[in-house]
Amino acid sequence: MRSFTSLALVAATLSSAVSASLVPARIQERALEYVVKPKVFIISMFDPEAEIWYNIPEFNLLELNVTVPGFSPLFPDAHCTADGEVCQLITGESEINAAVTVSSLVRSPRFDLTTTYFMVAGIGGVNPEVATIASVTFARYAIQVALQYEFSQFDIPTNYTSGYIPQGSDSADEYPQSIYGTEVFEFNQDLQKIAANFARKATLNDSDDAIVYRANYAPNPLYAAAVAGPAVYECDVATSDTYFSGTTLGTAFGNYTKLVTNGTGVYCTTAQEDNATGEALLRAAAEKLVDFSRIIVMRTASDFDRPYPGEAATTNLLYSPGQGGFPPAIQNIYLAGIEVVTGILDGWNSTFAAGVNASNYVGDIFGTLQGGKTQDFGPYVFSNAVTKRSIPVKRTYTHRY
Ligand SMILES: *[C@@H]1O[C@H](CO)[C@@H](O)[C@H](O)[C@H]1NC(C)=O
Ligand SMILES: *[C@@H]1O[C@H](CO)[C@@H](O)[C@H](O)[C@H]1NC(C)=O
Ligand SMILES: *[C@@H]1O[C@H](CO)[C@@H](O)[C@H](O)[C@H]1NC(C)=O
Ligand SMILES: *[C@@H]1O[C@H](CO)[C@@H](O)[C@H](O)[C@H]1NC(C)=O
Ligand SMILES: *[C@@H]1O[C@H](CO)[C@@H](O)[C@H](O)[C@H]1NC(C)=O
Ligand SMILES: *[C@@H]1O[C@H](CO)[C@@H](O)[C@H](O)[C@H]1NC(C)=O
Ligand SMILES: *[C@@H]1O[C@H](CO)[C@@H](O)[C@H](O)[C@H]1NC(C)=O
Ligand SMILES: *[C@H]1O[C@H](CO)[C@@H](O)[C@H](O)[C@H]1NC(C)=O
Repeated sequence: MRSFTSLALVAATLSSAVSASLVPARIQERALEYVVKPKVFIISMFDPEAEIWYNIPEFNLLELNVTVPGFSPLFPDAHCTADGEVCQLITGESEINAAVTVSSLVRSPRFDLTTTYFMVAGIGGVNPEVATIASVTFARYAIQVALQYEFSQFDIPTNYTSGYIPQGSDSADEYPQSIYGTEVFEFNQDLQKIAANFARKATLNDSDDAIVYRANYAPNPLYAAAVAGPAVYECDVATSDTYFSGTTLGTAFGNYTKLVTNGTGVYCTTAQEDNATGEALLRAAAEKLVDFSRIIVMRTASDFDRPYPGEAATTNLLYSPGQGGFPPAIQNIYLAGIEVVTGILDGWNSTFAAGVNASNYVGDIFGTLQGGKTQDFGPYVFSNAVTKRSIPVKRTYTHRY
């Protein structure tokens, strides 16, 4: 009994007090169904990230369930408050789940998302050069770091620094020449800063195990941030289906992040979804179904992406359940995230209904969303002309479709 019960509930709600967030759908199309127009949509990726939002004092996301065709079979419903102001979905993990779920949402006739703020709220691995476990991060960029050529470490020449080479290039420091369009997403930096400042009001959770584990990073002065306590950071998220780990890949993907963002991106967290979510929202924004300048990407740090000095990379990932970052990272999704959600709701009339103008470029590497600021990364200039891209595409025969 999911959406059917909920619809009855909505109907009952509407008969008494009509909420500003619920507007009647075209009645001839679907009697008894209403369009939900959320102010905030929380994007969770799996159960622990989702469940931390239930049984909280601020609102009840399980009052209205909307079954959305195209969602994961494991997570078929969007969950909303009865007034439809705050909703949540669970994408399922990794890029394909995220892309398909979010694409399905943005085309669901049950939702009007034109003024909705989306907040990706998940856990991720963390770069000890930038932050520590249990920290909370807000991204300006999402980088699809594994969209590259890859050779096994057993096959690479000795002058390679990792097995990864940007697509269409022949060295790690050459800008990728073969562009698929999802390599980099840039979000609204003004909103990123507002969200991070809301989150800074929270007292973050930590654990005894995390305190012990992060102290191991002290011998390397590069890892000063790893040794410090959890805090709120503005830094960027790397997306990869492959759950990579270790100093070589962490450094290689940090380098790649800098390369594709023309020097401004700072790789600090890992995720398996954010670029896919970004692409689905970008395509919806191109049709004006969503506003791409209303996206917040929050990742809390559950584990280090590389070992401490003297530890094997495999030990850090596979044999260190004692990192202790997972429980506080989950807690901090709520503790920091609730400040963002209530900050948006409380400031709706004064600020957020009208939107937060971005002073930076927002969008993808193609420049799909026309009319904004000048793109500050990438050599790719989008053209509707059937013939090619504005850059010479090297070795196009190596494209995989
Ligand atoms: C919504 O779904 C959740 C489980 O996913 C359930 O616990 C809750 O009772 C449902 N709410 C309604 C109003 O049916
Ligand atoms: C590695 O060395 C070869 C042979 O000197 C050279 O052609 C190639 O560009 C080098 N590759 C990198 C990634 O440095
Ligand atoms: C973190 O959260 C857990 C679970 O709610 C709680 O037991 C613990 O006391 C909290 N620790 C800190 C440092 O806030
Ligand atoms: C990352 O970039 C630095 C500076 O260019 C370089 O020295 C290092 O070898 C690179 N590391 C990897 C793993 O690519
Ligand atoms: C925001 O505006 C709406 C519609 O004008 C009004 O009903 C509501 O009370 C306002 N909320 C606040 C917090 O001022
Ligand atoms: C945002 O930009 C639009 C268009 O340039 C402008 O009309 C609006 O006043 C700006 N809003 C704020 C809050 O600065
Ligand atoms: C970004 O860097 C590449 C080379 O790495 C360059 O071709 C491109 O023009 C730069 N883009 C911007 C917007 O500066
Ligand atoms: C991946 O997501 C990040 C931020 O979430 C964005 O900056 C980047 O452009 C995205 N890349 C692709 C290829 O979608």
